[in-house]
Amino acid sequence: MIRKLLTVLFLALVMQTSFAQDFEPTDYFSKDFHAQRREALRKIMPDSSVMVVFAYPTRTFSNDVDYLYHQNPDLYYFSGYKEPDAVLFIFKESQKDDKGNAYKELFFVQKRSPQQESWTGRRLGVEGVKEKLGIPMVFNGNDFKDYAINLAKFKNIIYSMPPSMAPSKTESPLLAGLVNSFVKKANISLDNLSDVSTARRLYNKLTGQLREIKTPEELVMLRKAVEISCHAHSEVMKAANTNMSELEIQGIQEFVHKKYGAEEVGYGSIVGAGENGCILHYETNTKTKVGNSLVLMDVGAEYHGYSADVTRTIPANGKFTESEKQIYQIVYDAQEAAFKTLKDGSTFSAASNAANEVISEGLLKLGIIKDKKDYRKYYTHGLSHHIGLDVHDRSSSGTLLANMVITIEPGIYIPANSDCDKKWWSIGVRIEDDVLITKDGYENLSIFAPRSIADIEKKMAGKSAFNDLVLPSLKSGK
Ligand SMILES: [Mn+2]
Repeated sequence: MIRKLLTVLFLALVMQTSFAQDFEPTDYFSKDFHAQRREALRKIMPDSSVMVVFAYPTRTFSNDVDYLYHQNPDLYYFSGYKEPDAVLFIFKESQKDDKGNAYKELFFVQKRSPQQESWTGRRLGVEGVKEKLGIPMVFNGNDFKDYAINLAKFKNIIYSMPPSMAPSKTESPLLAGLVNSFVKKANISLDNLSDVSTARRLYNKLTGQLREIKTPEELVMLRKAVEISCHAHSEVMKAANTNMSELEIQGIQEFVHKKYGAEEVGYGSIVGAGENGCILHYETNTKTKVGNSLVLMDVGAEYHGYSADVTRTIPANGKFTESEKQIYQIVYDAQEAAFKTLKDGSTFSAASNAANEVISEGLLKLGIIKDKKDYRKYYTHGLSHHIGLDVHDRSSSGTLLANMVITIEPGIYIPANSDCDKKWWSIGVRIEDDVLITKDGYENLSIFAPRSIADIEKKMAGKSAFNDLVLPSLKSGK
């Protein structure tokens, strides 16, 4: 009897556990990761300082529909919290509340509400944050107003206002309330722009110093985001044909991301055919037929907050023309030249100079420019940036150190009517890889997507399951 009862209890426990786990993936960072990040921050904070990290505001998509919520990467980094309407205080020195309890952090979070949660989703609430995120001093956001703390006593109040300053009272009323209470308790004025920017400079310096060096846990996430993005690019190479639309290609890319569990894209997916490939941040992807042209795809998955940034440029019909090959090869060689400079202690500018030299020399040889220094007409952006929780991740200097992850992304863009032979017009090529800086060199994390002309053409000759996807033609609106 007792055995039977125990079995029933055991089964109930197992079912409850697996039920709870079904709600979300189990490979998020542990609470220890976030606690270690807060400790690392405390070590580099100045004496008598408090760091203030706000959640991002929610954003209106249309009327009563919001964009999918995205947390402030700093708040996620230091806490693991993914919900809106919150503020985290991290203190350099241990503090005491009026009951004599010592604390090093204070966290005000979204209040639980069964009624609201049945509409907009589950919330951790105070108890959930204590248990799951391991931060002991947690309160409901609306208790911050009356919480007894004098922030003005600190020598350094380090904060950065949520984007597009002073969140609107109609769009994000709870966050606006938290900001107001903070301003009062810290006795600061957001109108004093020099104070605000001094605080933000220190905020960026400290968070940049931490976030630019990736921990082993973060590298797991980044490797995953990058590999997923590469498989998406490879799938498109196999599936692509000249009748596809830019949107359809974007759809295949993002389907593959989601198939692997990547929740989001790290930035608006760029799929530009021909002339559209010459628009650097083209994201409307409106061309209904890519045709016999190059398709530039700058598409990166975001996995548990970490964003890849990978670009491949492919001929929609599977074969590069001679002119396309010549431009592509210059960009490829520029990338290789930049790779060779990379190692612990090298600089962004050394990598850029190496790529610039190859591009200017190449364009000159083809007669596209008459003077080497005119290469900037056709290569208008920078070579490299950090990636991480932001696709353009924070950094603190131009020096590259082991365990940084950066992009190397040279490009050549020759819009129609450019001052060169017509045969080059509407060719836009960018190749972008994500590399980990190591002690002696680098590791290319995005090797999973073909880069060379030969490898791309070979991949494109393969078949994709999307080739067999047949949907009914639309009956409406004919
Ligand atoms: Mn990039």
